[in-house]
Amino acid sequence: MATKKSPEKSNVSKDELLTYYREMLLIRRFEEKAGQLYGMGLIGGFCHLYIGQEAVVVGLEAAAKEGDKRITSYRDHGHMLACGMDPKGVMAELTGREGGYSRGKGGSMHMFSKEKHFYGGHGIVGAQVPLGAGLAFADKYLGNDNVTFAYFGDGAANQGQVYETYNMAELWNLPVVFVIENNQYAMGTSVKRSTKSPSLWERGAAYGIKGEAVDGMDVLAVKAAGEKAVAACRAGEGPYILEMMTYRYRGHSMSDPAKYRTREEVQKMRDEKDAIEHVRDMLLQGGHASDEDLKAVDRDIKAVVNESADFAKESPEPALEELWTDIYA
Ligand SMILES: Cc1ncc(C[n+]2csc(CCOP(=O)(O)OP(=O)(O)O)c2C)c(N)n1
Ligand SMILES: [Mg+2]
Repeated sequence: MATKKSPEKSNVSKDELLTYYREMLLIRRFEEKAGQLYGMGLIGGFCHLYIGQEAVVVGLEAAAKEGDKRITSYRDHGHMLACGMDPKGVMAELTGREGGYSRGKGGSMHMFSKEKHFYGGHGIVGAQVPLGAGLAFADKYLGNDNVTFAYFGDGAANQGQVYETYNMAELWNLPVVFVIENNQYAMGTSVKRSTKSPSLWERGAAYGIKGEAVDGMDVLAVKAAGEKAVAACRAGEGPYILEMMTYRYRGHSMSDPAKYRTREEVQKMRDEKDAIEHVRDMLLQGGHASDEDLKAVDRDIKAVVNESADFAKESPEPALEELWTDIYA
């Protein structure tokens, strides 16, 4: 990846930049807090943090409209926050409490919001890809102009079901944006070790699907690519593939020995490519905000995150009777 960019001159408004700064920072601080609560034993089971990849969801949500749908993997907290789900409900679900989105019975990987058109949270690698095409099929069938964002990882991109889905999606011109979040690792396996052809989006060509690679650490580049993809889908020219070149700073999950990459590699990405720092530089150097203004934003975000953690801790655990609700019998 390229070295740190100088904050480019652009015609993006101050308000827009501040919105992205705020939204990305919310995800980062929320995830840091989730990591802490995990360490304290308040969150159990699996917990996959999204830190480093914030620009992907924030940029794509900026290209979405009301009615659009999203579906993703287990690395899902950022997607929930970016589409406007309540941090309190997400944190309470992580801690397995009644106030959570699945009333404390789903946890990190199983949250949904009909209101925000968020369809999960899926622990089976790649499973959300055909489901995403199904969501897009429903919208096409109903004759509206909604688009579905189906997110998956570089590891998932080597699964057979992805290619079966590509074929059907293109055959039926489904309004789905396949978003490959190429964070360069699938658990401890680097893309270089698992994948012969380095360009994952180009595989769509075999099915006649358009696509491109995008700097997933640059929220403005993500938004611009998202707008293009979404416009194609709304015009009936879908599907579309966006390969977001990104990086996860933390381990695969909270239990990751981290032996497959060096500390220096991670630090280099943080120093040179961090998406939040990039927008921060644009705000400061463009004269849109002072250090003090940004500190105030940081304080606001910290307060929102702390409230979500307090809410989660105070919310009771689900009652025993809940064992018998929401189940197939
Ligand atoms: C079908 C299936 N196979 C294997 C696993 C175990 N597993 C969980 S995450 C993962 C790696 C996926 O990596 P990637 O798609 O790059 O997503 P990332 O974790 O980087 O976001 C694997 C192999 C699983 N959950 N489901
Ligand atoms: Mg990956």
